[in-house]
Parts: sequence; structure tokens; C-alpha cells
Amino acid sequence: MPIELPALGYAFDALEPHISSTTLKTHHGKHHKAYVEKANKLLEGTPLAGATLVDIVREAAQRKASDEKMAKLYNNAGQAWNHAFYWRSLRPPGGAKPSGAFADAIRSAFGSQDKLEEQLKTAATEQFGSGWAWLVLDGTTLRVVTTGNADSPLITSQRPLLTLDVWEHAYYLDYQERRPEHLGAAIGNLINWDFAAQNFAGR
Ligand code: MN3
Repeated sequence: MPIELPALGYAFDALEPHISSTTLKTHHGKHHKAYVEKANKLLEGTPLAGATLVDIVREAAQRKASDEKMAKLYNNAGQAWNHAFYWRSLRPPGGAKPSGAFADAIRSAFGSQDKLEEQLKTAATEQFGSGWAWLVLDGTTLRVVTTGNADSPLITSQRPLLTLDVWEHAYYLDYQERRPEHLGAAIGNLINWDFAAQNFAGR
């Protein structure tokens, strides 16, 4: 089965005023769609066609150093997975912050929810060039990490809980070069902490 472009779980204008519907339509309908289409094209006629997206990313990661087509597949399949995960990491403003065991783990790793949000913002702001900022479960500890370009924790032993896209296309239409302003708005208002908590619990 080819890789699919998943529908957003909310309306294109649901993240306003923090992320505009123009940005979401372009980001989902053009950027994410293009990664999905290119990955499917590269998969045609290969033994990986029909594998799950996660397996495609992991397999291509192992073969990309010696195979140019696998390098292209890795980048496009990686971006297809990263974006699907990113849409689920966001939700309309007004949702709940973490509670229960997840909130306890956050306090134990970062000191407080505010400190986690600060650390996410700093890491995402300081990621040089295009990439992603992640909250991951590393063994039994929560950690904030960043990756460049199409990379993700999928190729590590860390379990991704949520991600933020820091490619310019994620914010340039709304904030131009002001990445920290975009991140402050997104982290403060749009993170789907329920999704992160489900991932934390391994569900
Ligand atoms: Mn993007």
C-alpha cells in the first residue's frame, strides 16, 4: 500500500491566530503532499513498497550511505512520517496541560512544565537551519532533542512523544524570520499534550 497523506485532525483555520490557515493549507497540501508523492514514486518496484512507513524510514536509513535512491527515499519518507507526527502533536488552542504520571515525569526531568516549554523553545530556536525539535522518552527519562532536515528519533532508541517543525515553511508566511515568536505561540497554545501523554504511556 502506498504511503498516504493523512487528513489533519482539525480544520485549516483551527490553529489561528497562532498558525494561519494559509500556512496550514500550504504546509499540509503542498509540502507534506510532495514528500508523500516523491516517496511513493521512489518506492515503486522496490522490495520496500508495501512496508510500513516507519519500516521504510528505518530501512532506508541503513542503506542511504551507499545508495543514492535510498538517500532520496529516506529524506522523503522521513519527512512524510515527521509531518504526520507533527500534525498530531498540535491541536486547537485551549487544551489541557499534562497531568498524572506524565506531569510527574516532566517535573522530574525538567523541574516544571514551564521549564520544559522553555527548553523546547530554546532547542527549537537554536536548531541551525532546517529540522525538528522533539520531546522524547530516552530509556526512562524525558529529554528534549533536535534533528536536522528529515532526521527523527525513529532511527535511535528514543521514543518520540511530540515534535515541532522548524523548517522555514512552517512559519515564514506568518512570522517571516521570527522563529522564536512562532515557537512561543505554538508551544504555549497548540501542543497536544494528550497525544504526547499517550505516546509516553506507550499507547
Ligand atoms: Mn514542514
